Amino acid sequence: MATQMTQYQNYIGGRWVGSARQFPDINPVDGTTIASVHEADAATVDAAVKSGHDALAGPWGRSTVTERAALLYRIADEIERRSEEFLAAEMADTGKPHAMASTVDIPRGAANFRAFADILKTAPLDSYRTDLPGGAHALNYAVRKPLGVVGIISPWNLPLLLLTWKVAPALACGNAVVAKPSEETPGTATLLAQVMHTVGVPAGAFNLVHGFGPGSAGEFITQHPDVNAITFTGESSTGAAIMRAAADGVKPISFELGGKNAAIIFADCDFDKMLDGMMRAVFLNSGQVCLCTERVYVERPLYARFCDALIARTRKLKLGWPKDPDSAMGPLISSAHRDKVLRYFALARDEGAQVLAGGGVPRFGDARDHGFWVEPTVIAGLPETARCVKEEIFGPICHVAPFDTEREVIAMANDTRYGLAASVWTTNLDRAHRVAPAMRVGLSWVNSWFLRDLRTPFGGAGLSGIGREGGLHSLNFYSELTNVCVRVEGNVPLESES
Ligand code: NAD
Ligand code: 6OD
Repeated sequence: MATQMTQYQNYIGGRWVGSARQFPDINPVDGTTIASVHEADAATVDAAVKSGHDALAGPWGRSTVTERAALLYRIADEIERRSEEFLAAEMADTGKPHAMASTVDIPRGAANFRAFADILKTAPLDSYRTDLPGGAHALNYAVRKPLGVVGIISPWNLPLLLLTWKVAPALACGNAVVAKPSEETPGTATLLAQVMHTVGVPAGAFNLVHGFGPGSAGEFITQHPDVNAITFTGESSTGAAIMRAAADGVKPISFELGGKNAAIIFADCDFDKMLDGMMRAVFLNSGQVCLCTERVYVERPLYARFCDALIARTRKLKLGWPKDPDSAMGPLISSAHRDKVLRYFALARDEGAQVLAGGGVPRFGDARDHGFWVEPTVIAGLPETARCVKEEIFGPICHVAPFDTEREVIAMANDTRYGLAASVWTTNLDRAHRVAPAMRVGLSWVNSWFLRDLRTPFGGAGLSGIGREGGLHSLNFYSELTNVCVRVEGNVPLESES
């Protein structure tokens, strides 16, 4: 008996909307097809934008902070109630290990909604008393209003985490949303739409459209005249294309883009903690986290010991099926992305790198040989000008290089057009506080990596992005702040003065 293929449809104005045009959702572990995804055409995106505006004109547009915070808590609770389904969908779409999806991706999906509900309830607003000549004064206070319909375009590497990171504050601020997940990872976004429906998010406040970028749903959102703001996470080159599309309408944009992140390891670091941290920073999610370290600088006295230890640990990483509790690394997201990463492996050799570990495609002797795997890889010996040291690869690979002085390593780490994240490993407090802020990045960690507090500013410098999200920064991006200035005549003496 033929089994029915799972269908992922668009969610518009509180209803599921199919499409005659569908594309396959592929499991990167073994190349099998998981689902058929309904691609939104221009008319479907238009309907999503219209339903967003309709929602804003109705009760959603008049909703209070208390009501919206309560709704966000309900969304978080429902994600948690259905966490096994979210886990299964995320693992199927990405092949990431259960150990990661169950501790990072899915918990953060719920945490993003709770955090922004909390932040919304306690968010301060500017208020100033302005003394005027002659005894009058003005009272200034800011009012937070939604921007309107916000287009949210997200990538495939942390699908639920990165989508909800933007949906949660956008809804918190009372906007309507048209969200497009990556074409590679439509699963958890579709579940999220089901959650929105179940908990009673008003029709049209959250809309989901599936599809690709150019000539498809992504571009239909960014070029739509009635989309009031665009928030995007993805490649820097895609950010540039979206910026051009947003220019005509002078729309607010927030971009979280690529990185070529450095780690600086001083000889006085706590070696074991640093090594654990580096294994995570280089190989988490097969190196497909924008914050992952692709450049490792090690103080020369520690260089040989570090390389030996990193190579030994890298060779032991288990490339397993997602449900295997010992799996430490999954495949890359797609055949096309694996081709890109393998081209960099070849380029590294052409540029003269020593390949210290990995550098190829693993052979399993089972169905995984039809998936999109590469070996975790460590290279060394390249000049700082090499393309493999300059360009984001977005795979499980790092280049290791020695350094001699603090000044030299700061210059090397900062010699990049990107500027997302850095980590500094040292037990010397003075050095930590000198070097970490000297990194030209949005996020600088000391003796840690990807350690998050959702209230803190998150974003990048240079090619790594525009703007900051997180905490109040998100609320400020997703709000139109109106300053109300009231002139108050006369002066009533305060009680203590009378
Ligand atoms: P991508 O730019 O290829 O795609 C991201 C999203 O944009 C997808 O939904 C895609 O369909 C859409 N898109 C593509 N072209 C478009 C266009 N012209 N108009 C509108 N939409 C378009 O990125 P990716 O390959 O999915 O993700 C990997 C990249 O994302 C890496 O460069 C990584 O560093 C970056 N990233 C950055 C952060 C961050 O917070 N800074 C987080 C995660 C990923
Ligand atoms: O932790 C976050 O909030 C965040 N935006 C992480 C981004 C990771 C990039 O791949």
